[in-house]
Amino acid sequence: MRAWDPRIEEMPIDELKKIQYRYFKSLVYRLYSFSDFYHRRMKEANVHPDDFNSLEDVKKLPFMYKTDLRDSYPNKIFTASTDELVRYHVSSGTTGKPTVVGYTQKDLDLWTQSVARSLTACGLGRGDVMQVSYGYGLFTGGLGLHYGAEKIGATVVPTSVGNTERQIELMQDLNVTAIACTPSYLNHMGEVADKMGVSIKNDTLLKTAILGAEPWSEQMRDHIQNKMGILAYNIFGTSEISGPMFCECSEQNGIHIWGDIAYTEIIDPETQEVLPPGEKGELVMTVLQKEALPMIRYRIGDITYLDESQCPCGRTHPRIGRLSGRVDDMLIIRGINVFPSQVEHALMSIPEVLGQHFMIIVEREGTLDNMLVQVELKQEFFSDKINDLMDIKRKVSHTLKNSLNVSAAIEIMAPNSLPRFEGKAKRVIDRRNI
Ligand code: ADP
Ligand code: K
Ligand code: ZN
Repeated sequence: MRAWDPRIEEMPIDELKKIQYRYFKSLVYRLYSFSDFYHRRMKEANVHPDDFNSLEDVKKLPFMYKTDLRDSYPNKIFTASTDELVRYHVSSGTTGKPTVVGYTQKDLDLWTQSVARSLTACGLGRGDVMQVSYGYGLFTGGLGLHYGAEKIGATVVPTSVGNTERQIELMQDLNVTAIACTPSYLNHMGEVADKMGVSIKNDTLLKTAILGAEPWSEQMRDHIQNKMGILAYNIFGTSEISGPMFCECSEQNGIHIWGDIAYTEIIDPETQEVLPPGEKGELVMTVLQKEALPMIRYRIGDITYLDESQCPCGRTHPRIGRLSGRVDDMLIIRGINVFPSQVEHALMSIPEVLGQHFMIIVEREGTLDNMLVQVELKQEFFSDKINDLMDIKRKVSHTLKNSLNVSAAIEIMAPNSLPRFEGKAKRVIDRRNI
């Protein structure tokens, strides 16, 4: 199928902008009348819904932060009553206290619609069997992908995370063609399959992976695609905007943000200026049609850039580039900004180590930050000659220094000695604030 909803997905850009504006305008009117929170904000900013005459006028409103949700815990900020709510999700609180999000039936329908468009854009549809190995439950990943996959007529195997050997057996027995999970879990699955003597490439029908919920690198994509003989697509979302819902298309070159669903701004996190397309900054989203939990200029915090160029797939909706982590994932090591995803990127380019399995440990000695990077050696490079190991360590050290501009101590670890993750990977231990 070319597109799930070609009328919307391929609509001329100026028409799309008109639709965005129309949704935005009715959103501000609705919130002015029905949301204490937003009514107060508009008063404070000295604006009235009549003052919004273009989409760019969104700038007249202040940003929204995760703390706005925490301060109104659990649901004081919602604009739907319990009568109208049909579901809650609760974020895992990767960066602090958990937040509660809520959905009306229409909110769920739109989320499902968004996932349906995204999965279709990756070539999935009827006849596909999709194993959903994201966590089911309070986390949005499992149910989000589940409903979207059913919508497009795929057959869902709702395995959730864990019990990996059984997942691999089911993948074979049920002729699974697609999987949705975190990139770290798919890597882990690959290793468990190896141990079971199962080659995902040769012994299964898997051809597509929909991977997200954490940053991953282009090198990781190459690794997964080559090892498993599949195509891997990047899907993005956060619980505050509904859940995972925006994804790459067959071009694998940027994540389409459905413009009728969300309006994207990229800002300089320090000056808060809106940046032009192509410039990297912090992702800010306004969700245009949400009923239960409206989000205007929400500081998502992930670093990316906007791409408004026409995608060869024919979809007119703008794209964002691969997300390299949240502003608050960024480590500052001796004044230099380091994202864990950059470390992964560098390690993946070194043939002797398993770049997908690493840990970063940061400590402070006096006033100096010390970064230790642990990475696993590949089995085939295992050697009892100390010199061989020293050579590899030097190589890792040089590669990291070149790409991060900061030196790190390196520890080469035995294969399979570092933790494996079923959900989002936690690769940083920062002991500086303890
Ligand atoms: P929590 O905040 O509890 O971790 P969420 O599901 O809301 O739960 O997490 C959303 C965050 O996960 C995003 O802001 C981003 O940092 C990360 N994330 C999700 N998908 C991707 C992706 N494809 N690439 C990079 N990071 C991602
Ligand atoms: K997160
Ligand atoms: Zn495209």
